[in-house]
Amino acid sequence: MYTQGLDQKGHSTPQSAELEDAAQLEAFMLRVGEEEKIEAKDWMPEAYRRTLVRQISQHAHSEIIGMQPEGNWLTRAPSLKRKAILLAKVQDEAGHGLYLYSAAETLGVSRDQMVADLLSGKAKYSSIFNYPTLTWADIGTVGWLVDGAAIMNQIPLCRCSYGPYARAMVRVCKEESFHQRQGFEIMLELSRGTEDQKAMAQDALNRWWWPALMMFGPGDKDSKHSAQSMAWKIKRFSNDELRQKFIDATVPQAEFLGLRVPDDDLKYNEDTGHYDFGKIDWQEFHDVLAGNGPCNKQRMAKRNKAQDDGAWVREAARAYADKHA
Ligand code: FAQ
Repeated sequence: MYTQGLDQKGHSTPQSAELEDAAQLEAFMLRVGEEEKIEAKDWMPEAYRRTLVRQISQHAHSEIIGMQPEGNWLTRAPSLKRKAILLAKVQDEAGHGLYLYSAAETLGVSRDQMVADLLSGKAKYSSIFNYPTLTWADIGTVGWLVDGAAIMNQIPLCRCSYGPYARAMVRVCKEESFHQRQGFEIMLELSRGTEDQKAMAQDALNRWWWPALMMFGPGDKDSKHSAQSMAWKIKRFSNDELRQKFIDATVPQAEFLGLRVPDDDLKYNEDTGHYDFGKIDWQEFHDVLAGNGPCNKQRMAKRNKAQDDGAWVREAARAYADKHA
């Protein structure tokens, strides 16, 4: 749909196309350097377009698959008020998925194709959603840590060089910020509750802390896309920089809750002004990405079933559209 860069190539001889590309690339990098937004109809390098489709579609898939761990507690929330709040949050995540699929569609890929790539296992979604939500405290922890990590990663994406993604992120971040607070508030209530409730909060933190740190992706030296994505101003901070910011912001919150972060090496470093922390188990991260996390199979089975169950709705919508064409 919007692959003008490719279309224009078709009208030129290979030599002039090369010259044109070099000039276009220079103009593109100049615009990026000057913090101008790149819009859907503007010329862009094909690799930039592909990177955005990869990142935005995987981000959209994460929002949609991410509804499952919390959806698991909708019928078991401890009060009507908690249920209403959780329902609104899960609906927000669906909305984020939809804005993101729309933002990716401006780059010339169809939503059907993106969904097919998710269902076939070709496209990834965030590792974090392959962990189970075993108790109500997990719902607090998901809001506090998972939405907290998501905000840390996504606030800089509001300044992403690609306009449609950057604008979608503004609303997403406002909503994620509410989600983070509702999660923290659940944790606050539990940590001020009975001994059993405190233990439940601590147990949830123990299980979610390390997977939350993995959300930021591999360490900088193993991050194959970071350097190019930062040069294009898609990413503004490296994976390790954002992980460190998250730890620095979150450890004092855990202390306020009276909970212990499950890392014996965690220590504030007066010289750097940051927390030093222990080794992340990257083998676990790679196992989850390879489909072998605790819930990968369950998440995909549920998503596939939802797609199959919705077939009649898509068919009816198509028939309605044909009738009114
Ligand atoms: N999980 O070279 P890099 C949320 C992959 S939304 C799975 O560093 P990049 C809201 C990466 O794709 C959470 N895969 O890659 C919510 C690449 O593989 P590829 C999602 C991961 O793109 C809350 C390979 O590893 N957020 O939580 C992960 O420069 C509560 C090499 O990595 C976003 O998607 C991972 N954790 O940096 C919803 C934000 N990390 O594609 C419901 C946008 C890395 O070559 C409930 N995305 N990989 O096959 C980004 O900022 C970036 O894509 C990163 C990865 C930072 C995730």
